[in-house]
Amino acid sequence: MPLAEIEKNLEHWVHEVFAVTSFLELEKLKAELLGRAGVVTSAFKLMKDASAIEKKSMGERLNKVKSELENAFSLQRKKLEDYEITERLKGETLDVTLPVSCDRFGGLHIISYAMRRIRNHYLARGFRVSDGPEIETEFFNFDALNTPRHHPARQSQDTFYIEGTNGVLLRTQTSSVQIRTLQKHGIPVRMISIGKTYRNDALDATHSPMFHQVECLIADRSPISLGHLKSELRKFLQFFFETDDVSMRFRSSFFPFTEPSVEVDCRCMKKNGQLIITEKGDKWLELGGAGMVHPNVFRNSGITGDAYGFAFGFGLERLVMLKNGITDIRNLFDTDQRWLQHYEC
Ligand code: FA5
Repeated sequence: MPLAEIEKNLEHWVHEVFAVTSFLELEKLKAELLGRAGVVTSAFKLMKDASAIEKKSMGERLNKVKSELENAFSLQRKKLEDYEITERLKGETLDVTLPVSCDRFGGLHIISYAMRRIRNHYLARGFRVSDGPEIETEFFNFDALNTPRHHPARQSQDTFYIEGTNGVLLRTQTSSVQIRTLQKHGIPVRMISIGKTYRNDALDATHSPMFHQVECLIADRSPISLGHLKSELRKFLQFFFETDDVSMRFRSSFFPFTEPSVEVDCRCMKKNGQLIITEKGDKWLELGGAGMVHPNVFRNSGITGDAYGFAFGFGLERLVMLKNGITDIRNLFDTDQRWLQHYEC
């Protein structure tokens, strides 16, 4: 097609491009005009017979046509793409006004339920419910808790340290909240704290790298003894397991932040394949650690003068497992709907 005619048709072709409604049509039209055998490309080929001066002016005019057409094609392509996205989104709209066909509304996970129960029980008894960050500093997780630099718990096999920080870690115990509470509120204090803790432990039937702890601290200016600790622990176990049929014992132990320190065991027996808490039990089951607050803990929290107290810390998953006859901690973190629905509260 002669150059003059091409120029005359340009406006019409641009209209045609903008009228196209599908990618297929667009590609077809592009091939007809700008493709290898297309009108504009063929006109370029005719230039070989022209004189040098004509070649220059023809080249300029043809390139102008070509670039206007290319511009039109790319605008139309973008328009078609936008349209396609809008249409797809329209198709994906969720009609929230539709009535829900649901015969159940879910419930609380057994761990969340236990946390709420404990929290409400202690709130009702006038305790302060304290919280602390899960990303802690060495000071609150170890130093202030009187844990010496060489203590094995500090080694990375137990503790997740955060790379690139100077001793920032995922807390390994809720005992860090003892320090935060003492620093903030001083004594007397009665506090409970429930939250997530992290340890570099391999996942098995009784261990998880993330688990929850329940921490209790009672401190005062007047003397508090191991007897008070035992009485408070008994109250906790009777409340948690909803029975008076509880028998426990203290085993001598070591925690840097309590002196003396004890492990708390509870009497239990196997019945129908499940462990149950009972005074008549023939087995002892370890529930957690406890002890009288070490004077250095008070000192490191800025408390001077006479100070007495006790603290205990239990693993929440172990308590929940024992209460509900669950034998594998991994079930608590599974997403098996049948299991979750069976145990939901
Ligand atoms: C402590 O963490 C002390 N802070 C407890 C304490 C508090 C002592 C106050 C004295 C005064 P321990 O490391 O033993 O102690 O952990 C307490 C409980 O957490 C254990 O008895 C167990 O029930 C639970 N626990 C520990 N590691 C795991 C784990 N990997 N998975 C699940 N539960 C765990």
